[in-house]
Amino acid sequence: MADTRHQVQSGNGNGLTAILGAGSLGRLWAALLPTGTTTFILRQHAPEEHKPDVTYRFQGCHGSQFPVTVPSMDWTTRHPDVLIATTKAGDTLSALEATLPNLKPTVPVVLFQNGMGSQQAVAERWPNRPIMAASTTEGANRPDNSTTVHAGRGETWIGALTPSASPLVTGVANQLKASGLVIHEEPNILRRLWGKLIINAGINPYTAILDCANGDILDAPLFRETIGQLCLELAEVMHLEGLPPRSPEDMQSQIEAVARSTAKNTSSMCSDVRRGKPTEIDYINGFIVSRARAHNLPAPVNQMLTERVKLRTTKLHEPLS
Ligand code: KPL
Repeated sequence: MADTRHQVQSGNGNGLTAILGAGSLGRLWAALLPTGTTTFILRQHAPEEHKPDVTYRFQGCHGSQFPVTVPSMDWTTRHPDVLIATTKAGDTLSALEATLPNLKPTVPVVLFQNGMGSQQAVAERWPNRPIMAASTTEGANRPDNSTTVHAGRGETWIGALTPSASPLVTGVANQLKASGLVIHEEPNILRRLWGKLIINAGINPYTAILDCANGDILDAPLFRETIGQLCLELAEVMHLEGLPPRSPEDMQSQIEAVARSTAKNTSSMCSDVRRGKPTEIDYINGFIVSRARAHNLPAPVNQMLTERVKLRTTKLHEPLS
């Protein structure tokens, strides 16, 4: 595919999407949005003219491959219409602190973080900005630094977190639909994020502790002995948070179904642990523990999983159980 990404025109209304976070998900969007309409916001402290382009090979779901070159943001000449933040949950607030002073206050920001807690922190920090959250089931990974793979087609839901974002959701969804990915507008994005949180809370920590693919947790004693109680804790916290009732049994079957349908996947948390990177445990099971605490409720299984994942990130070579 010819690479014409250097021909980005500046100015408003050009459909320019700025991407904060050049990980797998950010690279997926950059590869699939029309050539010339994306730019990466790079965080290293270099003068604008020294910031490099981001280049990689992109492999689509059906094996098609093409090279991608995305220019880094030059705030002096370009004015994005949308900013999508695909940073890790734990990095998002500080990345936005560094970025938002450059961005017009009316430009919508879409948060693509896993788990919960970072989205609320951003919406509370900038209540007057149009802030949205997205929940996606698109699968992307980077087998090496120069390759991004679209590992599985999914869907993406986008919804408003702050009042000024509500009228802008349709425009943002349309801009992102140019990628060819399936995008839905979601009037209740928090509910949707909770839905994903249940799955991540019931799969990710087990894979990280046991150092295994998603499907392998299903027969592991650690999973079998604690998943029922984990789902009870989730149901209680969700009830106290005012979410529609979900039975623990229903949550457990859903978790097990996703573990089976993604049996060969390495979860994002397992992959973080393997690469010695910080995990998103504080925004998944750690978030459940903190919401339980806010309601004076114990959440011992979520607590235990949070602690054991943290132990794995500091003691990578401890014996597994
Ligand atoms: O979202 C995921 C993740 O890895 O973070 C699951 C659903 C567990 C798929 O791997």
